[in-house]
Amino acid sequence: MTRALITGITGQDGLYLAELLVSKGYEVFGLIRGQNNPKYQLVRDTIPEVTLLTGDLTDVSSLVRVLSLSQPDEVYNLGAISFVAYSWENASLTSDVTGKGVLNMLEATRLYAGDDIGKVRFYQASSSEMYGKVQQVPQREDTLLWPRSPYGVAKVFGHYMTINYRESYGMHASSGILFNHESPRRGPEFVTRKVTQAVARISLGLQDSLALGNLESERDWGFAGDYVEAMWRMLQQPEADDYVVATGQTHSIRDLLDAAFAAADIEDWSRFVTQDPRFMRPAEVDLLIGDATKARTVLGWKPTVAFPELIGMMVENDLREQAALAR
Ligand code: NDP
Ligand code: GDR
Repeated sequence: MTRALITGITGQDGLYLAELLVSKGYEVFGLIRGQNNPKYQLVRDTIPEVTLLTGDLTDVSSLVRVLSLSQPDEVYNLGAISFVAYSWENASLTSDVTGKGVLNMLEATRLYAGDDIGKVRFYQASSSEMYGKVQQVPQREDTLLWPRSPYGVAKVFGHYMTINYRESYGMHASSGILFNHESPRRGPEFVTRKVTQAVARISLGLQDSLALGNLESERDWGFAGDYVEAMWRMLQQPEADDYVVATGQTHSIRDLLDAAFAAADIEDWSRFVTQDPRFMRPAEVDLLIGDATKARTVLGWKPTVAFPELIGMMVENDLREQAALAR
């Protein structure tokens, strides 16, 4: 039985990836942090097959211990402080977790592999946020990185560390440069879920306004369930490499509002939406659109959920969830 260790198991991608690996017959271990993590039960209820082990990306000794206990063939490093806006307010912590945490995980994995570096494969959750200031459209694996947030800078560190472990030690370490991906499991701090939850509440008469920041930025949004499949495919390749994972379509926050309000049959969202400087960022990533040709040709990967269906799925879920909460 193939064994996998997932950091970030309590997050959106961790849950989808664990489900995928369990469905493929893997024995799955998840790293969970904190002495009484409120998401422990969520993981237990969603995927009872997963074994949860306590540790933190900032604590190398805990990672060494978890690797020794789980004896994985594949390590998926999804754990991170992942909210870009938060990273300005907690830049040092973000660097420690999202940046140095990758080095900690790589080094613990190297120690675990010992003389047999080929016994384990490593996936790093890199991000389109690394592209930052627009240099090239669409963005590809070789596009210049110009991060625009402490989060983006930390991800660049993790990205190059992963490449460095591949080149220095021959580790099978791959980096997925994933563009934004969403789902009904997306955290409510991210703009898609913030909008779909608000639309559901407005539709149910529970809320009458929605405050947002920049409405002009454009993102390449895909479905998280599709993107974890690409992670797995990367680790099944004979050689480790870096891959852009994206839909190749971009949409503005205004398009997102159009799609979400339309999914609840509400016309003219401008009655409800206000702009609040609190949600503007010190520096913005204006335009993300990915060229996933390499993932398509080498991995045989392609997205299966288009933007309107994705947002429709999220609104539908939130209508159900918010109605149940209101009862
Ligand atoms: P989430 O924010 O949903 O999940 C982040 C996970 O990291 C949580 O399980 C969280 O645990 C864990 N974590 C946070 N701090 C630590 C720590 N100190 N030690 C161990 N674990 C920690 O993110 P997603 O699932 O959306 O994303 C997964 C990864 O992919 C992240 O690295 C993210 O940066 C990256 N990424 C995401 C994209 C997206 O669009 N979703 C796009 C590109 C990259 P807890 O629940 O305890 O807080
Ligand atoms: P992002 O996602 O920063 O791209 O990072 P987020 O959904 O937070 O923002 C997307 C865009 O929406 C604009 N925006 C707002 N964003 C939020 N969160 N709240 C608002 O009220 C709001 N109003 C406008 C933002 O300015 C931005 O332009 C996500 C995360 O999952 C990262 O971890 C990941 O690496 C990248 O995607 C790819």
